[in-house]
Amino acid sequence: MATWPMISVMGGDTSHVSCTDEEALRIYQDMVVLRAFDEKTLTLQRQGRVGTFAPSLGQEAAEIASAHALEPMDWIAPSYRDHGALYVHGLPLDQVILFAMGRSGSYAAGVRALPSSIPIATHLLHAVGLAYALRQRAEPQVAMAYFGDGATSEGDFHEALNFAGVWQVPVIFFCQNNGWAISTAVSHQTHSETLAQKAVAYGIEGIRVDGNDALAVYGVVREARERATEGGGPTLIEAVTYRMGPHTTADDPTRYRPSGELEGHRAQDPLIRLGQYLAGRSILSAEDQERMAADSRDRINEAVARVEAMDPVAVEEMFRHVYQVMPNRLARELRDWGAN
Ligand SMILES: Cc1ncc(C[n+]2csc(CCOP(=O)(O)OP(=O)(O)O)c2C)c(N)n1
Ligand SMILES: [Mg+2]
Repeated sequence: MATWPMISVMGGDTSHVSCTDEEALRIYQDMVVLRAFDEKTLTLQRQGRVGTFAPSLGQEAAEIASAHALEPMDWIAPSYRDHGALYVHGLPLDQVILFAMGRSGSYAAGVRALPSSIPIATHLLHAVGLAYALRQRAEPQVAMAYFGDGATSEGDFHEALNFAGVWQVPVIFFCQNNGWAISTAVSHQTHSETLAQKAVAYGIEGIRVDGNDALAVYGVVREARERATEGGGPTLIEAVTYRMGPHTTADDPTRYRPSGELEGHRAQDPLIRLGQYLAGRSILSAEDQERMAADSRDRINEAVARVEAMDPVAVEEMFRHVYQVMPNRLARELRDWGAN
């Protein structure tokens, strides 16, 4: 069986769309923000100030560099872990934090992002629909769905790839293969050697990239975007990364992760790798790194303080944005809450 190549740019492959030093620095900066956001949110969750939360530790390159490769008028369909992609795509930090706190007001008008999908893989179909609409309207943009390795076992994944292929719409399926779907390892998820090769069955491009190599991720998403906007159809990208933290704050990975596995992945920490790469090009010093980390922590602390100073959420907020016209049973429930 042919092995599927894994694209890596930091190792010296120059055949892909390259990222300027300025863009690479912006990606690094946003990866630092995401790591600081994760750390703060985990602390807040332990204090009962944030609900269940899915951290991105270890996946920052995949999440941030992919979003940097898009244009503001592209659509994204994120999953519950993709706070960083939402932030890069224009959702203000305060609103990202509101979402983590399970509060209303976590959307910004004009930001082309769907609400984060908690159901696995349902939003891939929505992304295909968005891409179909973009083409109908002759808008030269793409839609990109973010999802995990576990999502590739859902029927929705296969339906989405099938119709994307049939219709040749400008959609990118960005799969972060982080090794695990909660406690299910990828090897128990599929007998395919790679996830990228699943594209072949649907007649679309399949790309496998080192998801901890921010420059490679940026390059392949940029290329997929160009292909899609030029009428070349959809792409499935498998970004091979590793979830260094728990699935969510409700999970304890020590119960299923083989001992030593996490340690083996530490050397691939995407933030350290990009930091070293930029330092090697003399555009990022140790002081810059410390200053960025401190600035990010300050910005997040300030955003949390602003959000926590907001008025408590009104009960009726729970009922809004669900139906255009509220069904009677919900109206009754709302009355029973004494909110009306
Ligand atoms: C349709 C559906 N089935 C089951 C679940 C429960 N569930 C939540 S996360 C998850 C694992 C998803 O793993 P993966 O797609 O690899 O994404 P990751 O969390 O690793 O980013 C499951 C099964 C769900 N949210 N939706
Ligand atoms: Mg996963």
